[in-house]
Amino acid sequence: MSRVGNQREYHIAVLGSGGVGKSCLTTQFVQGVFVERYDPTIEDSYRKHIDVDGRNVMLEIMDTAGTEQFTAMRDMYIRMGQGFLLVFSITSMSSLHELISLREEIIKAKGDAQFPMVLVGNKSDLEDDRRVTRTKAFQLSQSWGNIPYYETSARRDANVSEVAMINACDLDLSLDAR
Ligand SMILES: Nc1nc2c(ncn2[C@@H]2O[C@H](COP(=O)(O)OP(=O)(O)OP(=O)(O)O)[C@@H](O)[C@H]2O)c(=O)[nH]1
Ligand SMILES: [Mg+2]
Repeated sequence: MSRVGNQREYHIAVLGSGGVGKSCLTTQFVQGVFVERYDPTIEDSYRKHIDVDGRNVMLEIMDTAGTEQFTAMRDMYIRMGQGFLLVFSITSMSSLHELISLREEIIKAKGDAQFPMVLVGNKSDLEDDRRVTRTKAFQLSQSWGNIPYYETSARRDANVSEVAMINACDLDLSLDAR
């Protein structure tokens, strides 16, 4: 966290495999638009003012690369991140499995400190192509210390601002507690 005057600034990193919808979630949240075309991310970050408990907070959202050839920056984003959105697609079981090692990387980089995380199952509009049941994902979120699990659709703007706000509020509480 950094403070400029009274304003807090929180860094949230969006992590997950290539193509799960990290950039679409980010642009839906920040700009209110859905991007149809898939353009693999190298690195991007966005800033947005939000209100947390009556306080003006600047969110810096770091949209990371999921595709192998661009993941070199990921270590840095993990180090800078204070809150994490761990994103998979409900249409891909392997995208859920990849989060297991990503979460381990976060824990290793951060020591044993508890950093706020949300497990996000994106593409909930593609119910017919679902490969990951809610139960399976929910069980994983429970085994990770009961972190929140949400299903989102960047396409339909379902639960998108909710996951960002929940992560920011958890972050707010955890920083106050330190
Ligand atoms: N149906 C549907 N498609 C989505 C959704 N979110 C993203 N997509 C599509 O999935 C593709 C990949 O989305 P991106 O947001 O670019 O994926 P990413 O996770 O940022 O991928 P990398 O940057 O390579 O890591 C795009 O074609 C999107 O239009 C969603 O909620 N529903
Ligand atoms: Mg991307």
